[in-house]
Amino acid sequence: MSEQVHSVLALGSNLGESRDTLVSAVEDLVEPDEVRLHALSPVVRTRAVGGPEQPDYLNMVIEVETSLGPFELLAHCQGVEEKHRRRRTVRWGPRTLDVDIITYGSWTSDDDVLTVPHPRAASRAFVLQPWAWMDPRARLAGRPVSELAARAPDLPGLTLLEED
Ligand code: PH2
Ligand code: MG
Ligand code: MG
Repeated sequence: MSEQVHSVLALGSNLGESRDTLVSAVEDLVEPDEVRLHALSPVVRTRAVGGPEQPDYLNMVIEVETSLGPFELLAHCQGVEEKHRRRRTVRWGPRTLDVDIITYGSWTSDDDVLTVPHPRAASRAFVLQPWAWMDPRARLAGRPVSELAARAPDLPGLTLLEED
């Protein structure tokens, strides 16, 4: 059996039927045999951080266990974005689906194509808070994710999405 690595992925959507998109994207992400779902966060509604004036996002994170290498995992995440008709037009603009690799085991990279841990994750409540709810013991760059979340400037704009 090849090596299994735990990776945290962050999902976001603020165009179209975002709730349905997230559910279906999680299914697509863990569809290959090489990617297994380990944990899933609640979905949160968040005010857009950066970019132009745009609708609120729905965000969530998942933890997968995978035998894919980091760049293979990136290509897989981008394939799932494509499937959900992601178009890259405006940087930080509205999107049907964004899937970002936040961590990949203890691997780090400052490659332009794939920077891991995600360079802005440590300051974004829309990633940190669902992650802390999913895994209260999680740490990022040596610090508890829950502590980072509590300090993130966008925390006041975040609410748990009620189930309906
Ligand atoms: N993603 C961005 C930029 N801003 N804001 C929120 N609330 N949620 C996101 O997922 C998000 C964002 C770039 O990927
Ligand atoms: Mg992103
Ligand atoms: Mg992205």
